[in-house]
Order: sequence, then C-alpha cells, then structure tokens
Amino acid sequence: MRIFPNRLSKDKDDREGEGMVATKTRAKSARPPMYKVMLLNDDFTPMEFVVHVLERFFGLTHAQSFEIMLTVHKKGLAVVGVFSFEVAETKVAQVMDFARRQQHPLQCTMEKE
Ligand code: TYC
Repeated sequence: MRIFPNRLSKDKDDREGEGMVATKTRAKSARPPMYKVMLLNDDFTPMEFVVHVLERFFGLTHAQSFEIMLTVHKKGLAVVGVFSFEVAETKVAQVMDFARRQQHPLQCTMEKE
C-alpha cells in the first residue's frame, strides 16, 4: 500500500480545534439549485383536465390554473412553479402518471433555473 507522507499529519494551517478558525474565502453555494416545472401544449388534452392538474398537484386556485393553462395553450409552454430538485421531480412524476392513466398526452418537464 502506498503511503503519502504529506497526508500523515495535518498541515500547519489546518489544525481546527487547536485555536484556529477556518478562514476559507471561497464562497460555498448557500442555495441549492432550483428547478422550473413546465407544462407543454398539445392538441388533445382537454383544457379542463389541465386546469384540474394545476389545482390538484400545484395547489393553485382555479383562476391561477385557468390563466396558466391558457398561457400554455397560446404560447406552447409555461412555467408552473420553481422548486427544489426533489419536489420538482415529484410534481413531474405525479402529473405524467396522472395524465398517462387518463390517456392524455399532456407533457410536464423540469429544467434547472
Ligand atoms: N391545447 C389544448 C386544447 O386545445 C389545451 C391544453 C392546454 C393542452 C395546456 C395542454 O398543457 C396544455 N385542448
């Protein structure tokens, strides 16, 4: 087994707990990356179904849901919300699963902000 002599003892400047304070200046990323969850338009999914999906899985009001659905219908896509990776992944999976079970081609995707 190879031994790395420099690693056998702590460097002089790395003796935390011996009266020294960590003074690294490199900015640690305080905020985790966030992810946009988007709905995509298609020609077949009923408008009411999309509104229902937005109310059910994103906790939006009927008015908010209707507005986002119309934006998707007119522009091709819209951001529904911005979430942590895990929450975004869960929302996408819930929407895709629900749409597939109802045999609608609705697509929901996520993208790093
Ligand atoms: N374009 C669909 C229709 O005319 C409605 C629709 C809106 C579908 C939003 C998908 O993400 C969507 N029935």
